[in-house]
Amino acid sequence: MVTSFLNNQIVFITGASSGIGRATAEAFAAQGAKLLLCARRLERLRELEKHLKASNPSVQIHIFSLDVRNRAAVHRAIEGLPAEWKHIDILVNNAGLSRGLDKLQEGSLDDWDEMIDTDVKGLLYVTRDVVPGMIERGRGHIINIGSIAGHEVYPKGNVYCASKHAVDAITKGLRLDLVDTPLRVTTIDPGLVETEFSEVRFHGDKDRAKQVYKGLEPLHAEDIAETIVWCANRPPHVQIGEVIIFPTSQASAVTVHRS
Ligand code: NDP
Ligand code: 8X3
Repeated sequence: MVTSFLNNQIVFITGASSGIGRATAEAFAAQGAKLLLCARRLERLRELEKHLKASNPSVQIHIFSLDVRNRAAVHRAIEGLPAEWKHIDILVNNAGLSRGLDKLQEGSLDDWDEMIDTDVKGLLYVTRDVVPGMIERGRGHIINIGSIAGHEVYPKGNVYCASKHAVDAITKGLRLDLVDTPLRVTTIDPGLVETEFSEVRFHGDKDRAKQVYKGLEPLHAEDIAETIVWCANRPPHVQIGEVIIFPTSQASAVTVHRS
């Protein structure tokens, strides 16, 4: 018999309105988890809630709009959670983005601010507000969504790669700082996953975004979601440190076979 440790666990997923975050919400719902979901686009979250309840009316979901870059708003949102949602068991720090693909000397400072504020500072703000409660309760799992860009630097990837290298360092630092607790810390580091990621990176240029995945089968958001759920569903004494996950036609950040 397969044991699920996830039934009734409160899972907080940032950036659940699209892509990996949305698929992760669906995957945890299928395991009987309770879903705490945020993103800036509340309409998208409402639609997801409706979709999940249509297939399982008993699934428990609490959605709220949050921009993880806003430190005060993050604090207010987490402090102000209804009592029945306060005891977060699993935090999936997924909200993140890339903006632009430019040589550093030609890069946009606004793009840089947005990536660093979201991918690094936003992740830190959420983590800082959630982890102390986990320590008090003696249970918890923090799962950060890093990237292959946190292990390799590719041409014109400069600041996005720096933001994901920071996620890697923060994940490792947090794991060291929590070693004397029962908490677990994991990073999931994908290569190419077809989501809205490239459309966001290219500021809404859908044609350019499509080219990124042309001639290969990229990962699907569900592939990452399954991996996240697998990590979360290990017995309490098992801590998956990091998972690098590529499509089969990708061997490094820049080595991709296209037919
Ligand atoms: P999507 O663009 O499809 O989803 C990104 C999610 O992040 C959206 O739900 C978006 O919601 C949310 N988000 C962005 N900025 C903020 C913010 N300031 N506050 C709150 N939520 C925010 O891309 P992916 O699903 O692909 O990306 C998810 C994560 O996976 C990111 O961290 C990304 O770096 C990482 N990743 C993606 C890869 C890929 O190839 N797709 C590969 C490796 C890592 P909203 O806009 O509604 O706020
Ligand atoms: C997303 C994957 O290779 O575009 O983090 O950086 S990549």
